[in-house]
Order: sequence, then C-alpha cells, then structure tokens
Amino acid sequence: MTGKFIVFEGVEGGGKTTQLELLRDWLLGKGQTSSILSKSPDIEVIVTREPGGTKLGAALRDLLLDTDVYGEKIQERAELLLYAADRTQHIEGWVKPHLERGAIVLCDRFTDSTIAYQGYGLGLDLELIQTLNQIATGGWKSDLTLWLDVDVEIGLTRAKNRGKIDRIEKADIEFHRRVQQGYQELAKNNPLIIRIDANLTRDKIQKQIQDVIKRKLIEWM
Ligand code: T5A
Repeated sequence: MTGKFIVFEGVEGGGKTTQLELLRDWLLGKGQTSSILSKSPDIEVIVTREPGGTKLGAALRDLLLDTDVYGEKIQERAELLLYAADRTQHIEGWVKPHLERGAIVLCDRFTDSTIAYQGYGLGLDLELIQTLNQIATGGWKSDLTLWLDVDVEIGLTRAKNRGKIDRIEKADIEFHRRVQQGYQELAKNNPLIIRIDANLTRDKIQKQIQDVIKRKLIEWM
C-alpha cells in the first residue's frame, strides 16, 4: 500500500484530537492481540496537525491562536497567509516525506479548515482561498477526510469545559455556525468527505470511524 493521508475536520470540540489518537492506537493494535495492519506490520502511523505540525508551524500556531498577539488584531488576510505558510512547511517538509515512505498520516485539520473558517466564517473570497490552498499544497489532496459533525453548541461546550479558550473559540456563535455551514457545503460536493456523527460518546464515534477505515483499507490494499 502506498502512503495514505487521512484528515480529520469539523467545528470546535468535535473530538478530532481524541479520535485521531484512538484511531492510531487501534491501527497499531495497542491493547489488542493483533493490529488491523497485521498483514503489513512495517506500516508507520503518524499523527500530526495544522496549524503546528512542524517547528515553524508551532511558532505560527502560537501567533494564530493567541488571544492577544502583541496587543494587535491579526488582519484577516494576514491570518489566511499564516495558515498557508504553516501548510506549505507542513506538507513539503513533513507530510510528503512520510507518505513517500508509505506511512499512514492522520492529520488534525487541512485545507477544508481554511475554506470553512476563513471562507465561510470570516467571509474571505472562496476562489482566493482555493488558489492559496493550491499554492500551499502544490495540489496535494487527502485520500480521505473524516468530517466530525458535532452541533456547534455541544462542541463549544466541550471545548470550554476543557479549560483554556483560544482566540478562535472565543468568536461569536454566528461565526461558528457559518463555519458549520461551510463543512456542510464541502461535504455535499466532495464524495471523499465522510460524515461522522460526533454528537455521541467517544466509543460510538470511534466505532463509526473504524468501520470507515476498515472499508478503505480493503480498497487501498
Ligand atoms: N483553523 C485551522 C483555521 O481557522 N483555519 C485553518 O486553515 C486551520 C488549519 C485550531 C484552530 O485553528 C483554526 C480552527 C481552530 O479554531 P485547535 O486547537 O487545533 O486549533 O482547535 P480544534 O481543532 O478545534 O481542537 P479542539 O481541541 O478544540 O477540538 P477537537 O480536537 O475537535 O476535540 P478534542 O478531542 O480536543 O476534545 C475537546 C474536549 O471534548 C472532550 C475532550 O476530552 C476534550 O476535553 N471530548 C468529549 N466530550 C464528550 N463526548 C465526546 N464524544 C468527546 N470527545 C472529546
């Protein structure tokens, strides 16, 4: 099997981080007698995220999510360009080399986040964002995108209960509803986006994800 790039998307608090880690453990067979990848034991499974998957990205992430960057408001197009810079560094310097070695790369957010947040959420030009995504990735696409579809209120409550709130989580509820609408539109137009009901318990969400991945692994292998 060649490397596979699996992306997790969705509004705040859908449980992407939680589910990515559960999926990695399941793929590697942690706590089980055999791994789902037992026929290909050498396959590497790595977890990464945007923004922040590289050292440069980690610095950009701090700037992007900080509630008070040197006391200045980040301009919307500056924000867009910072996400693009993070993505270029991440894809070229980290994701592609792993995929070329045959790894399964599980990534928390990718290009659809920019369409949903900066496009639908902030109202920046969608064509401009598509062009920028194209430049940042060199046209690279995910092999599969799992959209963790959680009600906006439930997701924000989960994120708030966790403790510290970042700059974007602080945005008003209408912003998050527009982001949600963005994901709905994206899923309508792209069969590679699979909707996962993320309003359920951690175990029930993971079960849906594993069922999708089992089907996909058969197809890919
Ligand atoms: N962004 C990103 C853009 O605007 N444009 C872009 O192009 C990109 C790439 C990233 C921010 O950047 C923005 C979007 C984001 O605002 P982030 O910290 O990565 O910042 O934010 P999120 O991706 O939203 O991460 P969160 O950590 O907020 O949410 P997750 O990862 O979806 O959820 P998770 O797993 O951390 O869970 C959140 C809390 O809920 C609990 C967990 O224990 C945790 O406390 N939880 C559940 N509780 C009940 N039931 C369940 N099923 C639960 N699953 C998890």
